[in-house]
Amino acid sequence: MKHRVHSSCRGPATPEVGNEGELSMVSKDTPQLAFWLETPSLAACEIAALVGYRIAILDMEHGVIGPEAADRLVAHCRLAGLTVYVRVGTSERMVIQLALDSGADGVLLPQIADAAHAAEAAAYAKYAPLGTRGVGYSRTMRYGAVDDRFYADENARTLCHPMIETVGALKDVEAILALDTVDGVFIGPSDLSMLRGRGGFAFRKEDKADFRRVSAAARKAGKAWGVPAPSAESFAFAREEGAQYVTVCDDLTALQVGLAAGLDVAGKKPAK
Ligand code: 3PY
Ligand code: MG
Repeated sequence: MKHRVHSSCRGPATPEVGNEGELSMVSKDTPQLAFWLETPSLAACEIAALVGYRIAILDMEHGVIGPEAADRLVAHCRLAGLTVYVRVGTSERMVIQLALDSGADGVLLPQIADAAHAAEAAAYAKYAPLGTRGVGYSRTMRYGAVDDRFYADENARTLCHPMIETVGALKDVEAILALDTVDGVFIGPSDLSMLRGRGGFAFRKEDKADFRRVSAAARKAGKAWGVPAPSAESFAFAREEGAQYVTVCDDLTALQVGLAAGLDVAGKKPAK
């Protein structure tokens, strides 16, 4: 069986009316539900917010979202009531700062090699004295000067989650979670499976053991963790292990599922 990491979006789902009467396809319980945004689609963000997702994760590592689009999307998502994280394209100073300057609520740092790499990259996400984030006078500073309280407040508001998706990062997960600049971690199951020599991710018992190692470390550190959980089985596992947020879909799979549902109306099967 093929396991897609970003999404399974096995639709069409049946919308339910939530507590406040809004249309909601998702539960309000933890883990909070996130979707990946792979293309610069404002409509995808609006629809996700309308149906009940809480968190948008702009994927600048594998998606096709440039910096100017990301700047607009961050503002738009926040206006739509979404929490917005950016998975930066690379765990480097400039892109981490740009994402946070745009007003993102947090950054996911991909391809972290080990604790030393996490310490270097996570420092870019926090202002001194915690880290070394540069001061940008951008949206998050309301385009002007701020008083000193801003820096501590911004450090607390914005999350920095290094990804655990390499052999070294998994080995150092406790040390990574111990960093003051790190608020939590996010697992990259596909890369972790590949780099641990298991081939493509298939939610094997060894994958679950790796996830448990991360969840135990996060619990011990009192910090958050997240993971893609696009199937009922992986979602139940993530909930059981106490994940704070999970990704369950992405804009491209949602399109694929929706378009295939259109064919179904005409009694046609999607082309392979
Ligand atoms: C991975 O599975 O490697 C990821 O980065 C998830 O997006
Ligand atoms: Mg990855």
